[in-house]
Amino acid sequence: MLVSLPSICLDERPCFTPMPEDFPIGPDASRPASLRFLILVTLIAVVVALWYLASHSLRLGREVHWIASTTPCNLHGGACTARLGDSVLAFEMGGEGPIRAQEILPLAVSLSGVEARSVEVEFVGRDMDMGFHHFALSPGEDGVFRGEGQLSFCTDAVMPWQAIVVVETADGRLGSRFDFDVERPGR
Ligand SMILES: [Cu+2]
Repeated sequence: MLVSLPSICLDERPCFTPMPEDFPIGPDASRPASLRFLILVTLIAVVVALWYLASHSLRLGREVHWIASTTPCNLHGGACTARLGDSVLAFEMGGEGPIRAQEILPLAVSLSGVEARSVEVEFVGRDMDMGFHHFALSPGEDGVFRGEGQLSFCTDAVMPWQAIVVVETADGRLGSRFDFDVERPGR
């Protein structure tokens, strides 16, 4: 892109450029198009930077006490659990069959030995940024937190994902991470 800067006269002698008939007069006259373009670019950069900051500070993972998941675990086949003392967190996603991208996935988190105020699930790509996939679950009458989630489509044949489950309790936040891979449909 070519940006032309206004020519500046540095000569001591009075320099005079004949003013064209259509020379803009008014506030815009002191702001050449290139300056307005630079202001616009700066504003866009500031907005993008703020959006990036906001989306990252919203992500789960701040001040969370992480519990290791119990291995081996296959989320395609059923619930995965994480244990902390007498407390157990069980996470289940998807219905029958393998977990697929772009399908509505039922999510369920059941807890024992922990009183949860809220439960949230986030999906992140393990080896690539796949965007923001954050879902809040609601408590059911049976004490199980449920919701729906969705994974974005990936052009890779196998996409390595991680489900991050964070539970808000009166004593702070507890969390666990569960790895799973999603195969591209038609494979
Ligand atoms: Cu991907």
